[in-house]
Amino acid sequence: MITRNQNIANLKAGYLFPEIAKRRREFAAAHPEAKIISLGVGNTTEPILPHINKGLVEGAKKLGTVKGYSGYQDEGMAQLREKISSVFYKGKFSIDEVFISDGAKCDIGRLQTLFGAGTKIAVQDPSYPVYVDGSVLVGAAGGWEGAGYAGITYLPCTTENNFFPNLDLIPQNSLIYFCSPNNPTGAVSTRDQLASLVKAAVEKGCIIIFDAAYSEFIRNPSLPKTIYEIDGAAQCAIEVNSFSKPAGFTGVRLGWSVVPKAIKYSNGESVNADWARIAGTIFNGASNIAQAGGLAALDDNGLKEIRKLTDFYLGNAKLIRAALEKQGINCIGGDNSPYIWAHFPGRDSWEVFSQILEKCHVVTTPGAGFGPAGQSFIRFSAFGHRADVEEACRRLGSLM
Ligand code: PL4
Repeated sequence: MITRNQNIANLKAGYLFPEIAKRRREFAAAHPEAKIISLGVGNTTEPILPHINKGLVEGAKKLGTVKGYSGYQDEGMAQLREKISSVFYKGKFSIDEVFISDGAKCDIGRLQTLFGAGTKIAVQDPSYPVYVDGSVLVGAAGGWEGAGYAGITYLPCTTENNFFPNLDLIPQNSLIYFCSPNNPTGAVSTRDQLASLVKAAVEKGCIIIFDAAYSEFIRNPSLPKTIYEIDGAAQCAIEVNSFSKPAGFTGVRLGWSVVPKAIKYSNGESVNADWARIAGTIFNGASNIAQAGGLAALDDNGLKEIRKLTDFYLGNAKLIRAALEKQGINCIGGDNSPYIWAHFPGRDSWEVFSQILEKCHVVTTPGAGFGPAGQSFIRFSAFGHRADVEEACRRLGSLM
């Protein structure tokens, strides 16, 4: 008989979001009359806007013509790679440093194969679960040790440090996962903070995987939208990003990673060359239809639609945060990100999750699901129809 992969056995529990879905199903079965509203998983709800949608439709039509047909394109359409470099990075990267993916999460999983078992990992705590669970899956982290996984350095982001971690905790020669605007806290790192992160990474021989999946929600012009706004980042940081939230592509599946050629392993070999190898070996590229939609999203009309859609969700976020603060609940986020991080001091976050579900029939995400420092916090997602968000806010008015 074949034995089970020990890395899978090392995972402490099921994946966070299916667990929440399970609890929602159980509550719904016990209370069939309840009209449950989800402010839990960060899943887009609004239709894809017309110009971007037309790009998708035209992309599909082209595939039905001799002239427009296209097949495999492992690393992505050159035109889209060029457009991403010019729209987001002022043309700083050549097309062979920009890799099109089927989403940021998928690339985060694949990127871990670059470094493999034995790599030291540092993550913001709390953080998007894929950084930690993916590290366990590739064997870069060991089993659960009561308060965290062996081999992972948790960098607490708390009210005390204004949700930016103590960089002295980062081990030498480690892989650092960093997300800004942050999921789940909604905090956005300032330019000075990111400069200190890059400095620490360079000094300690680390590589950063910078997750910028929510960058299009940043409205404060002084906040950096990409790690590459920081000098030196192209020597030490890989950036992953996505069309999921800004263009409503959660179900379409399209993202990208920037792997600059300047990033080297300790022996001087090229990380970019290995990433191209992985793209060609265990990935066969994103859908050509999705890429046509991505191209439409990045022209002038598409960018206006991205602004309109992200403005809509930020409008939801403002309503949710105001409703919580009216209850005397301290919150951060929601101004430059679609997540609100609400503090329930001294409480267990799964217990608060249950209270909100039972009292308000609103699904949220318990902070503890994102890491030990998420305990006693609840994440509210701003992805929802406006009428549902308004109704949820009305119900949250009787929470406390
Ligand atoms: C639920 C920081 C959501 N089933 O859509 P992608 O793959 O381009 O991007 C996923 C992603 C990447 N980086 C960050 C993210 O927050 C997300 C999406 N996170 C959430 O509620 O936290 C959706 C989660 C989905 C999942 O497991 O990813």
